[in-house]
Amino acid sequence: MKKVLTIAGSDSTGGAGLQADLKTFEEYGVFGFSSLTSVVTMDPASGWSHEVTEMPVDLLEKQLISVFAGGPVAALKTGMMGNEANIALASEYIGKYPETKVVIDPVIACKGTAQILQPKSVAAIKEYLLPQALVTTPNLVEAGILSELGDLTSVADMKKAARSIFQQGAKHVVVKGGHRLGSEKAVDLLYDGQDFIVLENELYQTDRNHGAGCTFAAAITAGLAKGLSVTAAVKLAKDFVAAAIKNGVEVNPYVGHVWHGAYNAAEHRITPEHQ
Ligand code: PXL
Repeated sequence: MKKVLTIAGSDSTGGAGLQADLKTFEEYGVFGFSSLTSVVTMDPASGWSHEVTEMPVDLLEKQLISVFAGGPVAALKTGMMGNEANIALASEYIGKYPETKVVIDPVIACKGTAQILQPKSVAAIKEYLLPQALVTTPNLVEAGILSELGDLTSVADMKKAARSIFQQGAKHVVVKGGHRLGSEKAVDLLYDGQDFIVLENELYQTDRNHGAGCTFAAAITAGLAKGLSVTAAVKLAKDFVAAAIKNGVEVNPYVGHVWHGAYNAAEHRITPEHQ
């Protein structure tokens, strides 16, 4: 059984964050570990506004010590990190295990709020985490911030941003065009420093997409842990998240959630020997 770790925040509504990651790991048949960096809460009384409570760095460290007590994990991902100290600590632990496949989901902006991480965290993600990334998965807004190119509105812009983020040390960059690009397809771009692969899927007109980004990055992480190449892991993850969006669920009146179990339960079956 492959061991996989998420270092991320909690979304108690179960769509995004660490909950999305563990659900996705389970669907892939890998064994999920977690280290909680922050707790995100949403307030129904004030328009579902998000509040982030940070995990103290010493408590994050105790979790990482627990996780790694059994040796390295095959792959790990980072999500919402909460603050600079947590980013630096996570980076220190990631640096101890050079064989581990590392996916950095640079969670900077969430749909529920414009900017939930401090500008300092953006600088820390760039300094500490991007250079450790085998794969990083910014959405359009995050790619604009990390590349310092601002608003990205075309595939040409996405390519420019991917080049810049690659130069910051990530070995593969997946820029998620998603619903924000305004194209008729769901367009993502994969860049490995040499070639661009444009990945297109059907774009589902749905509001049930809360958690899509976390689920996508978690699926890539699990695929890598199972030995898939980066390209194969990204392609399978895209199909996995497309199924999760298409079969999204309504669990409250405020935001529609993806359903992490959809690919296996409703559409396909990931087999242990999946290639
Ligand atoms: O979708 C970004 C995200 C990541 N992590 C946590 C979240 C969210 C959005 O709500 O709650 C914990």
